[in-house]
Amino acid sequence: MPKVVHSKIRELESKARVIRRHIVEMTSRAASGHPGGSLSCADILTVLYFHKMRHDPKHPEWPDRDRFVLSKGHAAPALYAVLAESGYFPVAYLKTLRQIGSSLQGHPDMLSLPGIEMTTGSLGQGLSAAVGICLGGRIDKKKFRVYAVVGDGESQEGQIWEAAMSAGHHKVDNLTVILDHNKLQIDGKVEDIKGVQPIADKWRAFRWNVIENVNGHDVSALIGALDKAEKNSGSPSIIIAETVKGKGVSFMEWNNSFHGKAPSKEELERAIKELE
Ligand SMILES: Cc1ncc(C[n+]2csc(CCOP(=O)(O)OP(=O)(O)O)c2C)c(N)n1
Ligand SMILES: [Mg+2]
Repeated sequence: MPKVVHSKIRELESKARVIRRHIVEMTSRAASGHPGGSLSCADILTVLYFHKMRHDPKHPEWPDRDRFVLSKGHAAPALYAVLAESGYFPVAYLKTLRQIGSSLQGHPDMLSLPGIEMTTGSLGQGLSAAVGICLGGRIDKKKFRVYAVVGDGESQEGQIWEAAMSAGHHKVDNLTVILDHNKLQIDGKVEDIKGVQPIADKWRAFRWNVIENVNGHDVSALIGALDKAEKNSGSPSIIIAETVKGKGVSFMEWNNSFHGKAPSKEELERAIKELE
């Protein structure tokens, strides 16, 4: 894999800032949504959609495309922003987030918007779907990869571990999961509510290739980790991405009150200034 040039890294970093602006604008306009967990995975989704994944917004059903499943479906604003910026639909449509009749519902709906591979929002389910898509690809002798983003709070769901066990057992090596390890869930610290540590050891025990201590806001680190995962064969891979909930907006970082609350008009203005 050729080294990614400096200018490409800068380009991705500036794209991630655009994605963050969309997230705060969209949720503020809708006066609802989940900005914190969307901002924490903004760099991950940016690297996937604008660097790593093979996909074609003009042909969302292209059979050989890589697939993405947002298992932590409440981060839908981040997904809608990368889909719009990729060209799946006009950027102006982002304004309709959470409006009645819009395809941009609070959680992603695969039946209402091209580019969405799986309907998610009920935590724990997306990973099982991702494993199923991988197994389907194997049966069809397809070369595509499947990427899924899982939350750390979401990792308390039993279904995550059923999917993990299946993928490990079946050596599903066309799957890369990125754990958005922001240490917070809906109303507090993951470790206070129901601890998931030692998280890397758990995945290893389920026979996964674990790539840990990756800075989930460092574009080059993410690219390196995704490349490593792709080269691995014989087991599924998980990248433990160390992230900050609310990343990019000072008063939202590590602040759980923005898990499911939109910025006010005044907060939006401050956020946009910081993201320029
Ligand atoms: C099955 C299920 N239970 C509860 C919820 C409500 N809920 C939405 S987000 C969330 C917290 C998720 O925490 P985490 O996975 O860490 O997400 P992040 O910190 O990345 O926002 C909860 C409990 C849900 N969507 N699905
Ligand atoms: Mg979390």
